[in-house]
Amino acid sequence: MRRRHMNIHAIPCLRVMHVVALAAMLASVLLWADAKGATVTAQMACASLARKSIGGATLTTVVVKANGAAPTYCKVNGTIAPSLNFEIRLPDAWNGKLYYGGGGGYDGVIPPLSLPALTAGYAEVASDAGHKDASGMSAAFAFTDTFAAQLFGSLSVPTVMSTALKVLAAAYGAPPARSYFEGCSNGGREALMAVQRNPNLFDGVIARAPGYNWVGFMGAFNRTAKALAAPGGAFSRAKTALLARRVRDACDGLDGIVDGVVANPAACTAKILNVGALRCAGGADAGDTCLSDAQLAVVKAWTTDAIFAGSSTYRSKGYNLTGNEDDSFNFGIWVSGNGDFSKAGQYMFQDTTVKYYLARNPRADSLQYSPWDQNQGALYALAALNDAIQTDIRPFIKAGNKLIVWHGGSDAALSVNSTIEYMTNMEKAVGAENAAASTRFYVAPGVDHCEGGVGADKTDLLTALDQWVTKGVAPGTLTAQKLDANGAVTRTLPLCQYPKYPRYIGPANNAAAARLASSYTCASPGVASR
Ligand SMILES: [Ca+2]
Repeated sequence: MRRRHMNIHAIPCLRVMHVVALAAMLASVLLWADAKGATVTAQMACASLARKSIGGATLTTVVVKANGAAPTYCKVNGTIAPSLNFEIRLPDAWNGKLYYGGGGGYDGVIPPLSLPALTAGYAEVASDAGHKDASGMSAAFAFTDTFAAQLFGSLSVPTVMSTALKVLAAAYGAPPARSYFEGCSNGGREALMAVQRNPNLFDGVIARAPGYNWVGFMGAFNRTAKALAAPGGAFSRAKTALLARRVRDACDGLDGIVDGVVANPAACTAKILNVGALRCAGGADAGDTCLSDAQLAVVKAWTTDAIFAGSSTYRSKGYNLTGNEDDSFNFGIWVSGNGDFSKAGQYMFQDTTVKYYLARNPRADSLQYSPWDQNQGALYALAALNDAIQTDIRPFIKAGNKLIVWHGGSDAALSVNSTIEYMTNMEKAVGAENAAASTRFYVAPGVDHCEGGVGADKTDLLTALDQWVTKGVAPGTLTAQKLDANGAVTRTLPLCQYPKYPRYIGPANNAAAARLASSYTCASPGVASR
């Protein structure tokens, strides 16, 4: 039966009312649909958030169309006064969960989107941590702006989260069912900082290659830079290759397979390595086939613990000699500068730290700043701001939250041994049972800082964390992949829980078997290989 009604299209003002009423009805239907879990598209999310002011931040929105593997998403930008810039990415098909991606270096830029998280349907959150600096390598923000220094140190993540949760609630009508944080390097430090200081903020946290001991590793960078700057200390590519070959010759096979990765570093002792055998006759530099005494002093500074006065936490563990020093993202980029230490990442990071945090003089020469612990007040202030060294994380564990820590075994930027030390001390502080119930620790052999290197560097830690949080499936041995430039998998390897390492048990001289995770077992360190 046809219902009789007025022809509202004949009356302009009623037509407008009709449209408004229809829109209101549509909105209420959508809200009801949201409550039932129906999809809010990126377009709809952007429309509902455009020009809104939430948590003191005025939002701008734009729909970013699907591109390659990336789905269509609504990009939301805003600034929390005075200068904390954030970005939230709302994908077309939200999975009901939030993913906060940490920063890197001294921050200053909003990190790019994490494709795995966005394609899995997570709403992504990221920020510049409170200041702008395209290089990500300058601490100048901390010189005069104490609030910016506090944001970088620990406050940006909880501050942005407070607004992000409101934005998600406004877009979807409900807060996220779960919130996760993942970061590497400084982002790994931010991850541990959140675990320690905001234990209820995230249901799960992934801390990769965490720079948690800011005072300690910056001091180690300073010590190594001074050794490189000493007369005859410069390390060329050829000298680095010489050292790397020595390590591989001595230790590559100790994990059962000669594949360019020293996966069993515990067996690669100083006695087996015998780096001293590389010494040039008489100790002066005699070319690319030997190391001068000054260069051996660099190796010593690099591989021994750096310990400073003032606190038992002002320390950084020595680096392993890995045999991957000659990889392109390794010793040359981070330490030696391939003959010019001033071009290396470690020199640059400690230099800006001396200038803007410790000496508080933009013209200070970091190589003349000696000793590192000369100014205890400055060291204490730096530690109070940036060090995430608290080991008793029981509040995080008791809240039912989960932590996965990961570190590349050939990381030349931050020592895997410092992360091992933190995890060992953390387990002591919370008890073995708590640590086993709520934390996991993986070392990926042959992997450089955060990614890259000879080893298998890609593991889906986010899915492992999500399964743990949502289904109680605790991660055990995971699988790591190595991809070629086109994204094809070229090898797989078990990602073992520390202290275990992947030991080859497949057939000898079989290149195909060597590329398969099934040819390896997670073995205890020091176990003799076949
Ligand atoms: Ca090997």
